[in-house]
Amino acid sequence: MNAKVTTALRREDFEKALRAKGAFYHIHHPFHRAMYSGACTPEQIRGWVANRYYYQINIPLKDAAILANCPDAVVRRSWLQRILDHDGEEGLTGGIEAWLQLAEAVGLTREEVIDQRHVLPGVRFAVDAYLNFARRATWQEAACSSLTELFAPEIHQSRLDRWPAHYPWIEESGYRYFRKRLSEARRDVEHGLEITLEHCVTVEQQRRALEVLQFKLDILWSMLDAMSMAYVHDTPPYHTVTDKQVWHRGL
Ligand code: AHQ
Repeated sequence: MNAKVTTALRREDFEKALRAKGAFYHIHHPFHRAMYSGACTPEQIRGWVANRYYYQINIPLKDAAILANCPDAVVRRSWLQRILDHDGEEGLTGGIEAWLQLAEAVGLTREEVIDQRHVLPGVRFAVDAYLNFARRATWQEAACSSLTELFAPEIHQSRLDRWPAHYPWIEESGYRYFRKRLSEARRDVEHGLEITLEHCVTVEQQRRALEVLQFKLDILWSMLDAMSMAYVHDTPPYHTVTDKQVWHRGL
């Protein structure tokens, strides 16, 4: 939405503008295209799973930050489900545990994923930027930043469709996470979209919402850039001075 626009978009046109951001979704990143086409090595898949663990464990913290900033009990009651989806409930395994099952299914140990030894600085900075944004933004803008999930069902489905044939060495138990997100992402996005369409009624609010969504798209894209440097181009941080993983593990 460029600066010279002077009147707010109608609701359906603003929704179209949000959905058009799908053109920049990380499904189009070379790393994802390689995973989808079967071109990834086991090490690249394992690197992706170990790094994305850091994103997954920060989602509940991000959602708790939104709850903390939201004065509306009706919104909080609904948003709370996102935390339960990841952390689990009595008798219900959550997404983080399902992600650890994915980690074991691709040949990682729980320990090496949980201790974050493989989390690259670029991934950590991108994820921390997301959490810190959610802590300081208005709850409506933070809700808007989750709208990358408008495009998530397609990416989860693409893994379920293609990985078993491309990567037969991955145990079937690993696919639970993607199946779980198919329905959860659709439900999440309905609520997040409603909040955003309701809240963003002025030109400035709509422009800002599109910028917030682009910020989150940049986070997802930058995570894969860091992984590509390390696992595709074999140029992890400090590779010119050491082959050791010397980067920090979170302060
Ligand atoms: O597994 C993902 C997940 O739990 C979430 C929560 C949501 C948010 O609140 O920002 N976004 C998100 C995403 C997940 N998986 C990503 C993927 O490619 O597997 C997609 C990502 C998103 O689209 O934001």
